Amino acid sequence: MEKTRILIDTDLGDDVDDAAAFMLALRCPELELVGVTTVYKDTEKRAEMVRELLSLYGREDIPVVAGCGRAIVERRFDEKEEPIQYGILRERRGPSERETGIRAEDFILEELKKDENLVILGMGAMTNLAMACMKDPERMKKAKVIAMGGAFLSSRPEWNIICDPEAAAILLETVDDLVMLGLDVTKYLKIGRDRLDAWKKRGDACMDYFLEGVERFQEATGYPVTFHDVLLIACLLDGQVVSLRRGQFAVELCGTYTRGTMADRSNYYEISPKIEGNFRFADQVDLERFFAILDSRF
Ligand SMILES: [Ca+2]
Repeated sequence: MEKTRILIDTDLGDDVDDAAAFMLALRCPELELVGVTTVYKDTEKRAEMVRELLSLYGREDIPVVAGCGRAIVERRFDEKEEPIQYGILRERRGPSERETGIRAEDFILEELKKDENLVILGMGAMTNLAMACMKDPERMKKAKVIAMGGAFLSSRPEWNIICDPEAAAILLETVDDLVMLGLDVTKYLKIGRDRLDAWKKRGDACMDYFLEGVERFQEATGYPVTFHDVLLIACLLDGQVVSLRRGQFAVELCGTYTRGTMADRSNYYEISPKIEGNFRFADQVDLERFFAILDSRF
């Protein structure tokens, strides 16, 4: 079987969807995870948490590189703030920070050099990916990148973009083969109590660890469980989970209320405007297909 090789850039440790995306990816023999980079705030602690999750699947062989914790321009958050779910790891085993001696953007570029067909999955702020774009724009121009981020059907800003709008702008300007799965579609991927209860009954150590994270996250935020990042994996498994549309967007970098929003740059006066560039975004998600994947493979 021809495997799709993937590299995941993640902010695992706060919301629970990143961990779910890893779990699904690790259970799919058609996907090969070649490496992981972490982004946003305390990336060393996020890297520790990724290693712990991988170790539950016996995959300590997958390299994990801590990347940029700080946005390219702004300094509006505490870069050393601990991820919401980090307490679980601290209780399981003390801190075990590990220097990999390589920068995340160099790791990404090295992996792309080895395999031009590598698919990069962006699951957090786009800082590491933008750093790779600035270091080697030619290589990143040709890379295949699928990222969760943005809102294209509404004028609201979305978290992964707000965390580093300049990084998202650089990614959009550099990468030709870029697909974005925005909040417009991922917000529908809510996980109800029935599924969480069924997962709890499985008696599976990996699932129990994940559900402990869900509890921590919900205690801390009160937010519903929404599988945003899992959609990146699902659409690799079944291309019909989302429908994609070509678009011409720029990231709004100014504006009191609009910083981080996606500005539609296509010709408003045309009924079917000519779209320049290859950028695509998801305009619909097939929930039946998504939950079929989840229920059979997660
Ligand atoms: Ca994420």
